[in-house]
Amino acid sequence: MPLISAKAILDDANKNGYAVGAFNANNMEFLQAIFAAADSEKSPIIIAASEGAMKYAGQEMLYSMVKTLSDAYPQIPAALHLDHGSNIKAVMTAVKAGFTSVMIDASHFPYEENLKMTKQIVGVCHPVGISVEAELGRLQGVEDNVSVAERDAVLVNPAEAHDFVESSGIDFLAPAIGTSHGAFKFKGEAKLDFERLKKVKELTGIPLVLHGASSVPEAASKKFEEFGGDLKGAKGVPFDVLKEAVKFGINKVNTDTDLRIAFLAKVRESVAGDKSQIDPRKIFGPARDYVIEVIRERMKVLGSSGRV
Ligand code: TD3
Ligand code: ZN
Repeated sequence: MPLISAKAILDDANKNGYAVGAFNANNMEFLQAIFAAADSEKSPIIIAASEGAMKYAGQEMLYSMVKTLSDAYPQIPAALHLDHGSNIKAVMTAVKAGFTSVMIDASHFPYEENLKMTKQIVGVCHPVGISVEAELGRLQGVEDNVSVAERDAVLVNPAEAHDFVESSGIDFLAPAIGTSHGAFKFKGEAKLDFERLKKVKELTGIPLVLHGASSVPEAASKKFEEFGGDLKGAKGVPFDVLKEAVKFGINKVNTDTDLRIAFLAKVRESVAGDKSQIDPRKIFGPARDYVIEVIRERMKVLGSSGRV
């Protein structure tokens, strides 16, 4: 299937109450794993590539690999999405390379500045069928005991979200509700602000995105540590919390950390188990297979399995 915009994928998810994984990749093995998992699960997919990924692999290389894979799996709806684009230049680089969806992340700027930049990106992308995601609030955890004012300063403001969506014309929104990027999301219990999420959904009605959604799954994390790694008490968003988030309106679930942990857990195991191995394929092949397992498990949790 030709690559499609993420809007096409997420509108169906929004209508039918499930979420689609946006899986980050910057090399061949991860991309192959994402498509293979989608094929086994009969799930749509969003491939997320950051500016860092474009720099590491080259945006043309990334596009070519994704295009080759989407041609090889014609039945799988797939979008290639720029993750956390920081400015118009990064967005244009992705658009020129063939990406079908972009995120403009100007959430660290004041509201008006965020809106202005986002409108500009919508103006460039919509005429050529490219979907646009923006973010409101800050991606950081908030402890249970902080004041209301502190929570409000960090997390999305639902009334603002309504105004932002109306004025910008974006296709989907990432509202900060208490997650953060990486392997260390929560010190104690994983708590997200679902009241806020519900309000944002009620007021906007568009597909919503959960960033920093990795779960730090137990089996992969255990393997990582069993073979010499140290995750230092990392903690992600548990599956049951993810399911609740989907129930309350999340339709795109960004996942990077879990794939990294899975891949490197298996690399560690393989390297430790065969000290004279000099063929990288014998190390990366099993690691790729393990990433497929982790993605499939996630597709089941999100409810995107069996939608194709
Ligand atoms: O946008 N991303 C991916 C890039 C974050 C770097 O890890 C996410 O929201 C996924 O977050 P994570 O770390 O939970 O997988
Ligand atoms: Zn993110």
